[in-house]
Amino acid sequence: MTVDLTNCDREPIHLLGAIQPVGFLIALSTDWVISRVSANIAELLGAEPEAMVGQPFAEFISPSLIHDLRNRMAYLVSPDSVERMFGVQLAEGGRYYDVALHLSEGQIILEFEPGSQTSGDTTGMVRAMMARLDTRPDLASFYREGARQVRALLGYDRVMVYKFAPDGAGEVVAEACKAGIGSFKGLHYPASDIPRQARELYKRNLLRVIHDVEAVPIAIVPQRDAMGRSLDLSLSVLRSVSPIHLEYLKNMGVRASLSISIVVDGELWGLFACHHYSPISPTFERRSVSDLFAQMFSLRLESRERREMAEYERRARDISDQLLSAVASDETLLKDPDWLADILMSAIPADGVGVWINGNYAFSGTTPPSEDFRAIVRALNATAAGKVFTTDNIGSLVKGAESFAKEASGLLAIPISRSPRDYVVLFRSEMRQSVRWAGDPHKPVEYGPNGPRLTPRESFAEWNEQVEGRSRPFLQPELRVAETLRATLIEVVLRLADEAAAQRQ
Ligand code: BLA
Repeated sequence: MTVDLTNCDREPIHLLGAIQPVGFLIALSTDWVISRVSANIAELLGAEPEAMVGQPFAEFISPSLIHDLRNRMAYLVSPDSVERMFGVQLAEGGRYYDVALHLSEGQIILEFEPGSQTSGDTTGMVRAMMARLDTRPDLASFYREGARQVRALLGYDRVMVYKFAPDGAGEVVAEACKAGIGSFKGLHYPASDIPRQARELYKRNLLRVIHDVEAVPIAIVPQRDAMGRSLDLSLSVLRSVSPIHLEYLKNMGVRASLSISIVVDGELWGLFACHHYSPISPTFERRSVSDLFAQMFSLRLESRERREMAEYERRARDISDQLLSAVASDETLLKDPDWLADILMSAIPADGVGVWINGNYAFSGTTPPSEDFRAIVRALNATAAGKVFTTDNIGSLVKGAESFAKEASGLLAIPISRSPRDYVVLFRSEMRQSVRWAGDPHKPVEYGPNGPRLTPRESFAEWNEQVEGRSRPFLQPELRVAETLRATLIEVVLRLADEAAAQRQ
């Protein structure tokens, strides 16, 4: 299949049949007979691929190493387990290698990379990194500290925390980088920059490293087995990389990259994404430390997010109580849109509020023009009544929304009377951003075959186009808070109506 910009998410990135030239791969059948090797295997074992395939592995390697590897097999407890051995010698007095061992479709896959004997105090390292993280008071500085720690550990020029939105688009929410290389912080990218199959793969294999985008991949021999299948490299640590992604990195002037998955609640929350402007090969052991750190980071993130959510909902309940008691002592407040907007927007972030009561309307902040507000209210009356309604794309609700999209692209409507007639509506402005790109010192003279699309600028432009007419979505906890506020507002409105009726008698 020829891969281009239109079919990226069907590229079989786990079946490219090659590894990066920093290491060696050997695939064994369950009886330890060699079924495939990487074409460079002679550098490791002195024998050519043709002389090895079909032979028992024991003919090429010491009995003690076979013994150690067999023991390690016992640790492969889940289908996605990868065992690691550091500082292994193939022969006494020989070089040290780090070894990854896993199963792929019933075959045993061994990968060797140059390593060293010295192993640092890795648990101490992770413990110190975690202690630093735990001192950070809020999520933003927690992300930033995570980026800093990964950079300190691996030494890449740039380390970003890249967070996925529900639709797969992403945002750089934190960054640590060397001076003078510009910043990507705050920028957004469309889902297609990390296609679906790559995101799926990154949930299983948590770390991938691209040592050098210019390196020529080493083929696996034979490419296809008797059934015509390529070796499934999903869990490989040396897997060669999609040419489309290499083109992207080259266009950016990036020479090497590494990313580590951040998995929260079983979903790919984001990545630590690292760039380096020259080739770089952190050892397997270092990578393992960073991978462990990322897993601890993810757990901490999960509990912080949960705490932050609980705190948010508690604060919102307080606001709801304040609203109730304020109106109880001064009912005219309800007719004051600025007061109402202030209090509502402190519970649910928004850019403006429109109030519609008995056919009268009032506004505060950034909102659509009044005639469009009327149309919106009519459309709301036609939606499921009696519930909070939300959209991040008002254009899907009423005609002509483009004309005010900049001010209001999303809304959250709280019906405040029994019949669907009166509403308080919170508006959010369009999410599109204008960015002033700094001069790009790494801009290449020539782009790859797919042209400039595979660059952060074009990619950002693509994202901007995709979010035309859309706001940041209202999220589930905000909807829950809106339901609480709705109950309070209805209580107030009914009480006022009762009082008015009593006065008339
Ligand atoms: C993979 N794309 C990736 C990865 C990242 C990005 C972080 C993980 C691999 C790695 O660590 O290098 C994207 N990198 C970014 C973004 C920034 C960044 C957004 O630094 C922003 C600052 N890529 C495209 C397009 C396609 C594409 C348009 O931009 C396809 C049409 C494909 N990206 C693509 C593929 C992979 C990938 C196929 C998987 C690479 C692999 O693991 O083999």
